[in-house]
Amino acid sequence: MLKQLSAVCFCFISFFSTAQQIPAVEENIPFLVTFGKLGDKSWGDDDFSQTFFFVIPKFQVTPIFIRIFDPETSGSNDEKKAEYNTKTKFSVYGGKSCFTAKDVRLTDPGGNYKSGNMLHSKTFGGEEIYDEEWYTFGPFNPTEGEWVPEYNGYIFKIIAEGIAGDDGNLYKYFLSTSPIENKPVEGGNAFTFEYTFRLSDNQNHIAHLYPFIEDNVVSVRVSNFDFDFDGNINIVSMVKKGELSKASGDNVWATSEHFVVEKEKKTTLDVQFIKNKKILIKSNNVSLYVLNQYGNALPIYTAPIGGTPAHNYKIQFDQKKKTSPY
Ligand SMILES: [Ca+2]
Ligand SMILES: [Ca+2]
Ligand SMILES: [Ca+2]
Repeated sequence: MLKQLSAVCFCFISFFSTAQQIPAVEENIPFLVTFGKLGDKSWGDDDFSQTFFFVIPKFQVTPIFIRIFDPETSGSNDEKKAEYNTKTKFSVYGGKSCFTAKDVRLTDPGGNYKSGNMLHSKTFGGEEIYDEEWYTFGPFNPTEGEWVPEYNGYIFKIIAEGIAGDDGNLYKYFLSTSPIENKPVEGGNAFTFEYTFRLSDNQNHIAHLYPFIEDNVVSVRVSNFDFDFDGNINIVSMVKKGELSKASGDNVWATSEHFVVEKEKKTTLDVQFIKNKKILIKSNNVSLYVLNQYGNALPIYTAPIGGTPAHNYKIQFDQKKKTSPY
């Protein structure tokens, strides 16, 4: 019994640990992508800007660090168009309104989306020293973030802006308690309102994105950009084993509406990008956002709130099995 229990705990901890790499290991997404502002949208980035939020639970009292893997655009990982000329500016924000300003939920950068206090900013071009290396922002005292009671914690924001050039910068983040290695913040999480990322070239890999269905949601509009008809986009929930969302072609958005039932409220959707098994579409970058019936974007978490639908479905099923008299 004890052995079983410790196995369960270990799964839980290891899940949240690996979820602090952004994208999380479980998402099966190799990189985030932001192009320089002169980029060709048909290469998969609709707005040359990407915002992420980090949640630091209130019991975290020692400083935190936001680390970026491969912040430059050159050498390995990145997507070249003619010569590399891209510059990406990464800026970390904290303080009042860094998360609660309403413009941060816009799916296109605009208005006061850079709200809060800028705590640190650095622009990367093609510097070789950062190729395949980690660059560390911080230390930040957790209280330098914005206190948000609903999260029982502090929130920081990072904005990646493609301020020059036309190449694609591929990169990852890690929310860490150490400046020199990746040590997860216990109970930490990360989310965005629009996710722009690279799909794996492995056709057997399914990418998973986890939007959270808040209590007031009765329907969602799922929008994706530049999927190049690379297979199916499938939505799995606590009650849906699969419902296809409209998939986009080259350089266009596709949107479909999906109704939310009572049991799906306050749970996570699993939006799966299932690649075409016949034709390999390489280096495919895509964007995704999900709006509720009021047109407000839902947060997409790297560590799914309440676990994945597949996991919960199994628990539900097991419980039913146990309690059913038949
Ligand atoms: Ca690189
Ligand atoms: Ca890069
Ligand atoms: Ca694409």
